[in-house]
Formats: sequence, structure tokens, C-alpha cells
Amino acid sequence: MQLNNYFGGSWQEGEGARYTAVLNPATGEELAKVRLSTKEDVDMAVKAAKAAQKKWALVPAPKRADYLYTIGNIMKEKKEHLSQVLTKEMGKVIEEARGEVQEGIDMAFYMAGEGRRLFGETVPSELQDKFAMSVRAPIGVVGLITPWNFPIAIATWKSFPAIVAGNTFVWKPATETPMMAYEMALIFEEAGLPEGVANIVFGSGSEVGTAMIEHPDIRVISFTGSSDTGRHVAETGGKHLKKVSLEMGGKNAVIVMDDADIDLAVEGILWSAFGTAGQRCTACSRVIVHKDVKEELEQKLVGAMKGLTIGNGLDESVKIGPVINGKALEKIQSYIEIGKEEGATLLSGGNRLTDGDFSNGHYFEPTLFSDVKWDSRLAQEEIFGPVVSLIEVANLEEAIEVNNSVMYGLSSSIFSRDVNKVFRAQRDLDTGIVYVNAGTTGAEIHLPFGGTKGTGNGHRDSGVAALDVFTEWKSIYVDFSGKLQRAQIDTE
Ligand code: UN1
Repeated sequence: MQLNNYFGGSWQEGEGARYTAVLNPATGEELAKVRLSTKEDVDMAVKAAKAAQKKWALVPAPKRADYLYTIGNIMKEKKEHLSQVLTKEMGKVIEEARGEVQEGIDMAFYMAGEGRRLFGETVPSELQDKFAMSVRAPIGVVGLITPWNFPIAIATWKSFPAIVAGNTFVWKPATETPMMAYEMALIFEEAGLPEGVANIVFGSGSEVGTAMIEHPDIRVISFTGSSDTGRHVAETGGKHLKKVSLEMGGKNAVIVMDDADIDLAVEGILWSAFGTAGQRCTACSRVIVHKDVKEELEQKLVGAMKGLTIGNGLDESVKIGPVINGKALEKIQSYIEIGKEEGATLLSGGNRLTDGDFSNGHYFEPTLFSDVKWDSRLAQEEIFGPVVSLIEVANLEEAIEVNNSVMYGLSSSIFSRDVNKVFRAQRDLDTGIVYVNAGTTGAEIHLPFGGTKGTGNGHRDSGVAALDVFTEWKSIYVDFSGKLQRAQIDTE
């Protein structure tokens, strides 16, 4: 199978194009070849998007939304197929793949509902016989750059609000997960989405991503990915005066207080730290624990971790799948060494799995370090793998301070039965998402998703906030007095 650019409603075969292999991270099997697009390809995709945009913007929003209802229904019908492809391509276990596809379906119906809202504002004018309002206007052609860890959900977070708001888009999915983009293109076609509304290019961030950001006809870049790439997107976007929305890393913590339900906390930590093999921006990678319950938590966590089955995510009994590729494995391994050098205690895991069935995939044991210093590299840097650091604290104030000590601010959580502690924590934890008595993952699509500090640049995916990225506020004054009235001028 060969995956090609998709624009103007058709697949672009292209002579002499370069391709790279898409590999199943669980088995090493080649699933497809994906085209490495060029700057010229980006230009053609933008042309197709631009040619379609004016007409698309004139389609009334409730009618644009009808396409999203159809898309959501097709995704529902294809849910199992999409989940299977997702697990094969990305590695996450099938139960989580189904969850991710569901997230996309939810987004389709949620944003379809926005087609009948897209609320603006009417406000009184300071002049008599003058009407003032602000409406959300489409922006034009928007660029979407999405990561491999949530190849379908994050694509829907960006493309569906773009569609309902009257934009057309050029989308560059991660090179590791182009098959999900191919599947989405098939769904767009089946739904009858007009040609040129959805356009897809593949390839590297440095070549294709940069060409998108620099393209004069792309007005918005919505990016989710690593902090390093995000910084480049912001710099290049800034130079070209683009509206840039960034969603980047996390170093999310679960706080466990001395009055917490420890068994519940263990479940929350396991799910949010080791689900998706720790490859979520929202993954728990620090546990900040009150000293009085540290030992109990350690024992229970180590015990529970032994019960986590590792393997190919297509097997329903498997809880932890592979990580995405060899490079990710190397990075994780390097942090194991860093942790040891920094004097942390390795309580469980720490190794790559290479025997038998594991030999062709990229498997890493769930790993728990304890006695980690809050300011060590292990506790401060994003690892993006199944590695958790336990940090001991003496009280809530210290827990909050440690939580806030990292450069990121995506998600945080507190386990406590004390309502005063919980309310103090939700106010003082400096993250865009806070959970009480639940792990750090599992955000729902109708609430804003994003983080403070180094996680982003103030924009949000999901929820009604996503529309702020994909619309421009337009203020309109209608004077029906029949004479020239001047604001701010004292005419008395
Ligand atoms: C991500 O890891 O980038 O909140 C997205 C969650 C999921 C989305 C994660 N709903 O964990």
C-alpha cells in the first residue's frame, strides 16, 4: 500500500516521489509506504484549499455541520476497523484505540452542534440608531500539524472546528501514522465533503511543516507535538505573522495526600502513567506523595505493576503495548541511566524487552523510580514513555510547589478526601487541566484542552475554545440614523 498526497478531492500519484516505510511498532512489519512530500506538493495542496475556501465559507454553518454529522456516523460504523488500524500503526492497546476513535466521534457530533451556535455578540452602541455586533468569521486556509500518539483524536480536534467555522485546511499528519490520515480522507470522501476542503500532505516537519508555516496563503497553524518543534513553529510563524496555536509537552503529576484512598490512587496512577505506554502529553510521570503514605503507596504500586501484561496491543488481554520506535526506546533508556546517576532508587522495571515475541517490537517495562529529587532531570524533563518518578513531600503546600516547579503546565491530579485540600489544590495547581481523585489523563472533548507555561502559547484545543483558533472576530456597526454620527466625539 502506497500513501499519497490528497488534495482537491483526489489522490496525487506523482512521478518520482520519495517514500518511506510505515512500520508496526509491535512487530516491525511494514504496513505501508508513505510519500515524503515536497514544498511544491504543499503549494499545490494550498492552492486546492484556497480555491475551495470562499465557496465553503458561504455554505451556512448548520449545513457545514451536516457534513460533520455524516462524518461522525461513518466513523461510528467504522469504529472497529479504525481502532484496529490505529493499534497496528501506533501500537496503543485496542481498548485505548477504541477510546481514541470514540473521542473523534464525540468531537464530530460536538462540533456539528456548534454549526447551529457559533455564537457572536450583540452589544449596545454608544450612539443612537446604531447597531453593533461581533461575529465569528472564517479565517481562510489553515494548516494542521498533528502527532503520532493520538493520530485520529487530535486530527479531529483541529479539523472539525476548522470545517464548521468555514475554513479549508492542509493537514500534515505525523510520518509514523499516515494510515489514520488515509482513513480519515476516505471518510471525508464518503461523507461528500466538497473537494478542496480537506487536503493532506505527508513528510517531515523540517521540509513539509516549514513549507506550510512559511506559505503566505496559510493563515493559521495549529500544532501538537514536541516542545522543540513547537518552538520552531512559533519562531517561524512569528516571522511570517501567523496565528499559531501550540500544544506541547507535559510533566504531569499525581499528588497523593495522607488522607487519600490509596488503592484508588494506585489505579489512577497505573492507568495514567502506563496507558499508551506513557506516550500521552497528559501521562502521569511524577507521583508526589505525602511522607506518611509513601511506603504503602510504593508497595501497592510495585505489586500492581507486576499484573500489567505487556505485548501486542491487538491482544485484548494486553495492557501495555510497544513504544513508537527505536528512537523513543533509546530516549527512555537514557533516562533510566540518568535516574540511576542522579541517585534515584529503581523500584521496578527499567529494561527493554527483547526475548521471543518482543524481539521485533519496541517494548519497555513499566518503570518506577523512588526517592527522586524534585529538581533532578528525571523529575523535570519529559520522557514520553512508561517511566514514573516518586517524589516525597511533607505537606500540601510542598506538593503544590513541587507540582508547579516544572516548565510544563498541562495536567495535574490530587488524591485526597479532604475538601479543603482539594479546593486549595484545584486553585493553586498551575496546569490547564486538574483532576481530583482521578489520574492525569482522560480529558473530554467538550472542555478546553491545553496547558500553561511551556506546554503551549495560551490557545486551547477542544471545547468551544477551539473556535477561537479557527475564527476571526469581526465587529460590525450598522448606522441606521441617516446621518453621520461620530463615536468618541462630544456633540452636546
Ligand atoms: C495527548 O496526549 O496529546 O486526556 C492527548 C487524554 C486524552 C488526550 C491526550 N483524551 O489523555
